[in-house]
Amino acid sequence: LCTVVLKLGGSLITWKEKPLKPRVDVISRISKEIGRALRKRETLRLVIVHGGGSYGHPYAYKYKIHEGLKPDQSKYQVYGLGQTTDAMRKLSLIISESLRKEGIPVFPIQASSISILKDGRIDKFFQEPLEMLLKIGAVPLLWGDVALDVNRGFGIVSGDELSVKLAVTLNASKIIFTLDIDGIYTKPPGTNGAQLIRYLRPGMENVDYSVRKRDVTGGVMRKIVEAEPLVSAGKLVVLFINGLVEGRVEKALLGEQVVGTIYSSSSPSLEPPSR
Ligand code: IP8
Repeated sequence: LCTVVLKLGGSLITWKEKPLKPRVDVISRISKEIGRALRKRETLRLVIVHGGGSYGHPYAYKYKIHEGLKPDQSKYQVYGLGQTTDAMRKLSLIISESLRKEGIPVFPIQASSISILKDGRIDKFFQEPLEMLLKIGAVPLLWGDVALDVNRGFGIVSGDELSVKLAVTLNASKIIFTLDIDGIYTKPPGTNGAQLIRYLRPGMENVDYSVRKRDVTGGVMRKIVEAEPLVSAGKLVVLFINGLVEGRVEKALLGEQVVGTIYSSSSPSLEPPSR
């Protein structure tokens, strides 16, 4: 059996500039790809995580959830805490219904119910329900969420940190981050001289870390930094792919070569294809 964590990026599954607007066509196509991959590869144990996009981030930003409890604004913030988590639940319901339509036995688990933060990082994590779900053949679905923090009152569990935490606790060998671009670039994609990095190594320089505004959790850099200890230890391979291009999610789940960035500590044995 091979456990893989698939993160669906918030900018892929929602219109990032349009509040509470899902990209229904993308969600439905990716659900089909996941369904096909699961049927073709029976040894695949899958955990799916999705990001906040235009559901979680605008609320988290408005109520400054990521900055923790501020004594002078606590009533306002605590009101917004529930609203932020509910916005994420609405998005996750759209995703789980789309996945279920493809016959995927998805089961939602709310991160705020199984984790406690300390200074903005996951400190306590109750993974047993996830292990039990995998054992019975279910596909756990989690998402970036709010959570309570022993020192700061509350904070955000980013889907990226969650993906890495899941990889560690469930012994996953791979995380696949799906983005709305082909992978990790040397400079902001579209700018002069920007190139896709095919093989990313820990500690590599000239990596584009630019973050979109109103993203409270840190974009690409967060993903790389979160995964770095495991990648450096050779325990994890991370793949960055473009979920907007048909077929890439399916191929990546099947372990086939696909255009993107491979973040690993070992040397490449094969050149990735150009298509
Ligand atoms: O988009 C953030 O999840 P991410 C979730 O995976 C919230 O960083 C509530 C903003």
